[in-house]
Amino acid sequence: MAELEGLEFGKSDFVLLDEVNMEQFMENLKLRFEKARIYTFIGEVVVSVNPYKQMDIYGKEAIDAYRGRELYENPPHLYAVADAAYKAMKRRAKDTCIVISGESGAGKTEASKYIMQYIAAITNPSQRAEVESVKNVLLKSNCVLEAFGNAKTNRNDNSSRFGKYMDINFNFNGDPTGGHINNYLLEKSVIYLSLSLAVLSALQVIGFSEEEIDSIYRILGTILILGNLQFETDSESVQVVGLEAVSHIAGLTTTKPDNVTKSLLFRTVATGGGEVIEKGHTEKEACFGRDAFAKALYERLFCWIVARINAVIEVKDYNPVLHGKNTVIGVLDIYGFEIFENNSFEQFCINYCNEKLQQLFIELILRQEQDEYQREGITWQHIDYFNNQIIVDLVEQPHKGIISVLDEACLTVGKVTDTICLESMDAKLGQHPHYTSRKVGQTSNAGMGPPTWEPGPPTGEYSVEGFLDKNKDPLFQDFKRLMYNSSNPVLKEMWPDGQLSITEVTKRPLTAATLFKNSIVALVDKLGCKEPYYVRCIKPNEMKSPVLFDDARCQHQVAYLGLLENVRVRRAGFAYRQPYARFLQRYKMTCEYTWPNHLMETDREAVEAIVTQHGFQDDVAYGHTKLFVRTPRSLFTLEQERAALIPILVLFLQKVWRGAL
Ligand code: AD9
Ligand code: MG
Repeated sequence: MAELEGLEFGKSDFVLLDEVNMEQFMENLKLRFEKARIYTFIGEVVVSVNPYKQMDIYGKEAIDAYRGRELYENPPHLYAVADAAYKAMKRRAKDTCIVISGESGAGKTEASKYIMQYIAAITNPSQRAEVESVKNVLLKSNCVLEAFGNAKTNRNDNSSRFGKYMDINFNFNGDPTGGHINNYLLEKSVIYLSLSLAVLSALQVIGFSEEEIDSIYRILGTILILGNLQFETDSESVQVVGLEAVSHIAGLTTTKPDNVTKSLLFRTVATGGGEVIEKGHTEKEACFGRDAFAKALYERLFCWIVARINAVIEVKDYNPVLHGKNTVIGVLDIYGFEIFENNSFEQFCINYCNEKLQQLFIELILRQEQDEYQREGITWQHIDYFNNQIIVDLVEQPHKGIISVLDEACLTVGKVTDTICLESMDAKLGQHPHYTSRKVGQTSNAGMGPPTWEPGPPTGEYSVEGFLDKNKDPLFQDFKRLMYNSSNPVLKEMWPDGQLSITEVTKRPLTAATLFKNSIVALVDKLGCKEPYYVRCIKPNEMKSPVLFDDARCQHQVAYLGLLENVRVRRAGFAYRQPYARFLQRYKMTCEYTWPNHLMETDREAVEAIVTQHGFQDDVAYGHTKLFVRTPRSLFTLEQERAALIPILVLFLQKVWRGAL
């Protein structure tokens, strides 16, 4: 328990609060932020507040202080969690994962980088060349993904426009052998970007060929030109303004200018009678097609880069007999809950993703607790918590969940508007306790949700305007075919679906929401079989200020991250547990029967002596190998006593050394 900082910095673990309520929680959070203590534990969870200034807490000294130590031996830090995950992986051959969540600008990506750097720093002490090269590629891949996937937004100057889950594989030595990245691209906004030299060199280190790097430049160039390309309508038809743009695109993508023009101005459609015809765009449709094309180019480029990196970092030639068990630490840097004034499809997906992760959080934390109590032969006291499965079902249930209704509307032939879609949601979900909808002026809103956690985060309210369009694949097949027919093999590789003719294009393509749902379900399955560690990031203010603590904004985040609930769950069971030997080693000086050594048969008896002498026998339970302490206060008392004794002990020892005693 990290009470090593002194109480003027507040409680370093929220479970130490006198009472668990929002007021005390916020008071502690604020005090610590003001004292530049940006990390606070809730048991093994780290709550982090973005300091918006460089902190001198990540250097080599800090790494050495946390390496191989127990959580409570040092002040709260990302390194403590990273080390706990690493230790569990190495000592117990457990797959672990570190889930970092929080809203835009809360510090998730920075946290994930510090965690990666920590893991890189503590592994491969013998500096073996092949391990160093794996580490190098893992770290460099971050730089490339950031260059391609981050953008300046009004909420964050370096905002990730994608969620990222990275598995790092380790051999039995605990050294990295490879990894795998999954990306969760959401907002297909195009980032106009110029590749810096650092990114170029990172691409080369990772192993991108000259041809591949050249293709990346060509695609980025195409996206730029599309951004400036205009249409005009003359007497009969729609035209591209300025033909040099077209030939430029054809040159960059190694396609024929005529085909480029055709894809920009026409679409191929299959009629009901099976006939294939070409239909000219209106100017509006042409603009829509152009934008969808630019976005798709960017999206496919991004996914292709991730796939290329994965091919390089994939663990090769792994022989379990020779190399021992292959274990994994996963690091998830994903968008947290987003509730704005006006919420759309993207927020709906993000918040659904967070409901899934929150479910996993509750399930895993409780399951782990139960497993441990059972293993140690301790009776478990069940505590009630809100099971948000009902919210998850509301979104993803087959046939009647929101996604299903949305998909049905998207795939219905004929004119289905957002409002009609909302009406069919009302019909199917109107009775659901967590669903409401209402008409606001011209637009309609659906409210989904969560009184998920006490005292309850705000309900998410979404405007259905644009839901249908965003859920459909907006890209005309003609663009896919154009790219597939490029003589550039890299480009062709990115568009395998371009070989389908319009009649072959599947009648029920997977929608954006379904694809997203499938990827999140797969993610949750992946996380579910690992031992989880959590970093909960909080954004202190909207001004990127290192001194401002916006109470209302912070409280809002504490509420929807379910942090109070987290403290309660932690306190309802046994907040702390330690193996007998370790407990004894730390606290034996506080009891006359155990200092300097005990004469009892077992460590457990010696621990009982300490507990009884301090009078907190009602606050503990004895497991087979560990002591369980219900309230942190007991341990806190011991810690304080120990801290008070240490100077006396030091004096005593100095005297012994000097021969004074
Ligand atoms: V988004 O959902 O990708 O838009 P993140 O990833 O949560 O967001 P990010 O890690 O990018 O936020 O942090 C935003 C900015 O806060 C960084 O660019 C830093 O300037 C600042 N920051 C965050 N964490 C730290 C830190 N530990 N020390 C110093 C920090 N600055
Ligand atoms: Mg980020």
